[in-house]
Amino acid sequence: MPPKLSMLQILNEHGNANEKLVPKLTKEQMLKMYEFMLQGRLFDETALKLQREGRMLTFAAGIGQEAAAVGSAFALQQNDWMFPSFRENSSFMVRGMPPELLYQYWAGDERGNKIPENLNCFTVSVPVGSQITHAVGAAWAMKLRKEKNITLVYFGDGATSKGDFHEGMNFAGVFHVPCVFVCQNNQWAISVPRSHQTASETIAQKAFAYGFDGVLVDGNDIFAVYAATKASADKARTGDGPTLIECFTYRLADHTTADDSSRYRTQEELEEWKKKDPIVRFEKYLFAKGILAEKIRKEIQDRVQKRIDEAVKAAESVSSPNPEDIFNFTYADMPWFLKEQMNELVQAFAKAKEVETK
Ligand SMILES: Cc1ncc(C[n+]2csc(CCOP(=O)(O)OP(=O)(O)O)c2C)c(N)n1
Ligand SMILES: [Mg+2]
Repeated sequence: MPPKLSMLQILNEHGNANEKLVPKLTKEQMLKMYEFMLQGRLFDETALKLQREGRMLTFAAGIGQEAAAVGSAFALQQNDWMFPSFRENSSFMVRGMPPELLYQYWAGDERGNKIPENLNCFTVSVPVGSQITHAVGAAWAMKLRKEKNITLVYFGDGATSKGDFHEGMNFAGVFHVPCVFVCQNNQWAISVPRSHQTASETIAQKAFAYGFDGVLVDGNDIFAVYAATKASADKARTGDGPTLIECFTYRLADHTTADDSSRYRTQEELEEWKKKDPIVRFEKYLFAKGILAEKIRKEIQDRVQKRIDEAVKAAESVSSPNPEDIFNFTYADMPWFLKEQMNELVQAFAKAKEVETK
């Protein structure tokens, strides 16, 4: 049997920390982390409301996973590259992604997926696990070019059952690439529980079979996530290869707006995990340490609310995308059958306009 992995926890659910292990972060950095967590939560809650009003397409919220998403992204440097899955809106915002672009994307406008140049983020990846091999390939390129940057890739517990996970992990181990694998084990892959995903006791231990380190952290503890990611990123940067981090967390919302999780999981389970809310425990810690006070919290909340309100407004005030773009950007040279389809669409739009103006 493989060695039993213990879970790194620095900040417990009551907001008490093991001070010896608290990462060296300034008060300003801690408040920034807290602000990004609040912003991530509000971003998601707002998106869920917009979807119900018909102003947003299918949306996957990361509510409950803010420590895993923010803590890990916070440990990256500007020149590193982040490869997200589809639940990392808060990681994107830590990297500097304007929230209006994220809203635009989730409302179905692909122009929101055009990441500003210097942010070093790949696009949202809806095909489960496909981003893993991309991140490993990019990390290999960095190694060949002797750059000092690393890649970080996010994926879920469900993605570990995909071939892409094996291919990426195996390649990363063999070629010793500077990649940090962050598995957000939120206990569910839509309605499939973690216990049906793998017979391994932990996901982290899978790394050992590929010849590198795996660490298990309390994914609702921002200090543990940050510390593990920072250590793994530093290690990768100095040429010591990849690491798999399993963030043990929970998806508090439905899988997406097209899901009803009450059909496959119990209210009791949900209530248990609500007690472990990553934002509540960090807030308790910050208050206890005198880093946060009521007045500062209010200022942060107001700032975040304003930012999200403005982002919604900005996303909804852009002109409609050109429908021909779906065809324009698929191939460098458009094949004949797409040209045909595009012409059909253009004619259909013209006809619809004619009817409208009659
Ligand atoms: C290749 C592929 N197969 C199936 C799906 C449908 N699908 C979307 S999310 C998901 C489950 C993913 O679970 P997990 O990796 O645990 O991530 P989580 O949704 O929990 O964040 C599935 C099966 C998909 N998007 N892509
Ligand atoms: Mg999952």
